[in-house]
Amino acid sequence: MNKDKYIILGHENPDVDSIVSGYLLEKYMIKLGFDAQFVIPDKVIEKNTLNLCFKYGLKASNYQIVDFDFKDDYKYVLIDHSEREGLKNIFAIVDHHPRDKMIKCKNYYNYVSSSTSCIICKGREEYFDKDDIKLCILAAFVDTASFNSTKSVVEDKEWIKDLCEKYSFDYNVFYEDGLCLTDLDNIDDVCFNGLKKYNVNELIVYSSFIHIKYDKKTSLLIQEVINILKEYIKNNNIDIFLFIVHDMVNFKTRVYEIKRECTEEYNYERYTSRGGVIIPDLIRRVSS
Ligand SMILES: [Mn+2]
Repeated sequence: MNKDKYIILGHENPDVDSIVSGYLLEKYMIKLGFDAQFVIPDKVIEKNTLNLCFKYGLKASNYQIVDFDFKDDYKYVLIDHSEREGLKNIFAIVDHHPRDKMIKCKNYYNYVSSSTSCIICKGREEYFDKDDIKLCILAAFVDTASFNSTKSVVEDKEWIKDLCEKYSFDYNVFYEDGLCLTDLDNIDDVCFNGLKKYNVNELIVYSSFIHIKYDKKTSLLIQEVINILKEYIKNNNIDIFLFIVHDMVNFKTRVYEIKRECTEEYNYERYTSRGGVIIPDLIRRVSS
């Protein structure tokens, strides 16, 4: 029997798909006989994410090891992202953000899919119980804004509809939960919701997003957020902060590209994926 230890890692600031996929892959690998462990090394897991996982029976904090010892002789499995600095031994990558860049890894699975959870579960349903399937579906809904995002894949939606029928799950409950309306009570949480960091052509780029139903109050709030982020990038030497506002009624997306000297707006006529479209568009802008 293989004595290696396999550590499964989601991306920094893990979202529902990262956490659910880690949990599912750990279960799957253990069933195949691997000594596998899902670890969340992040200090903080966002409240919305924690609560939603918990509602579906998954306690994300159980996997949190803040001072985790990243030993060189562990084998690492990256899920829901495809690059990570400082790890010697990357055994596998499972992601749904295909990219042009060549990634050297023997077990590299990165293709268009609604969620990493779909890649893990689809075709392997017999390894998972009813509650696992429920979590897998939740992750797909959250990652695709309830299949309204440009990231959503029709075949996954069909697969999930069949599963809902088979297990008598209520599609509408997933739909509401998948919209993930952002709690707007705390302005700091609003500013940094879903924060991700990128390096684009030597530029330091941060990005966060919110899901809202527009009204007068939210317009004022957005202006306030932009002002705060403008100060923030000055004080923290960040070149660009993309603040992404998803309108969860009309499923349109507006991007505020906040720079030290100005803020520019970009509008998308659909709910638009950050990794799939918004960041690539930014890369094109700064490269031209
Ligand atoms: Mn994902």
